[in-house]
Amino acid sequence: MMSPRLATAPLRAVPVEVPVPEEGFAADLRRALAGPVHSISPKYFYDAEGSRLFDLICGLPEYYPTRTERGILSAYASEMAEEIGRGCDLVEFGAGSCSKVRLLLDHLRPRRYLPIDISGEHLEQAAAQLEREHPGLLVLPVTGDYTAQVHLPPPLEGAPRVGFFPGSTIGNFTPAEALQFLRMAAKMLQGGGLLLGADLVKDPALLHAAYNDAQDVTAAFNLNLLARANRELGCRFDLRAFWHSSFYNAAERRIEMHLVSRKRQQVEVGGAEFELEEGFSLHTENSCKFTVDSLRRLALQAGFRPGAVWTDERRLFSVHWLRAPD
Ligand code: AVJ
Repeated sequence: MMSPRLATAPLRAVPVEVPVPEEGFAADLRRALAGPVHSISPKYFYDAEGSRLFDLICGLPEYYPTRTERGILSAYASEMAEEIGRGCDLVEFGAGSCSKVRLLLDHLRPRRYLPIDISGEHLEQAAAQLEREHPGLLVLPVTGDYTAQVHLPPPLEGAPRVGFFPGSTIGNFTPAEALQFLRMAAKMLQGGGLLLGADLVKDPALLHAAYNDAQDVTAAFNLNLLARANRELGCRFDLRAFWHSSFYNAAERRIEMHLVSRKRQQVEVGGAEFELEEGFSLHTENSCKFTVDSLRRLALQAGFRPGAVWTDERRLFSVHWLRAPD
């Protein structure tokens, strides 16, 4: 009897069909509209117009985080520099207009500054301006999404890498994402550490006001997501057919922002149509609030050794020095 023929047929490469999820704003917006989870990443707020609106938010009387964090950074910059050490390779996650780092530069005296931001044009301008103001400081802007993989220039010999992540942007992550980000950061910042700004749990009335300002700038910022879809994706969202909803979810310790449909309506994103009910709610942002301890526990879990913490008198906001493993 003939032995069974093993592997004698010509070997053909069989393409393995692994569905690759579509990427980008259009795909994410379609997914969010289709559901079952009607939420989209807040990173899509930040086109040039969104970055401009965010800068306006930072100056609003109700929006205490920016002012408070700036106060903490200016009051304690020299103490922070003592903890961190001078001459580091400073990386900022989500640098935006590079305005907060200015409060540290004279004390921290980094050898190099690498601001990362998703809003490329905005960043390039801010970086160029900063370089003009600080001759001798090497500024290398990196356009990219720091929640994904960013490619940084190789580390500088003898300059520990220090991360700067102000503004409580960490609060945009879910707890699981925050942990994942901090684990990535702990690796990337080995031998250095992370200076992290975190907004604190407080009177919900103060929180509510900060995200529902009297001039409706926050509403415009939220609605800019749809305006951007109109500009970039050729959508035809009627901005008046949605309202800005923002509230404190006490159980989750976070502000939630949503865009809620005022009526039953049809919308279209890149050929796909969606029927939205009146009251349909697109979840556009979480802004988690922390206690000093909850933040330190999270950092510890991610592999950091929590160091000094600075806060303002009213304990509205906190800035943490987190040492990365050696
Ligand atoms: C930039 C994410 C820190 O959550 O307070 C401001 C964004 N959203 N007003 C925040 C924001 C509405 C901001 N972060």
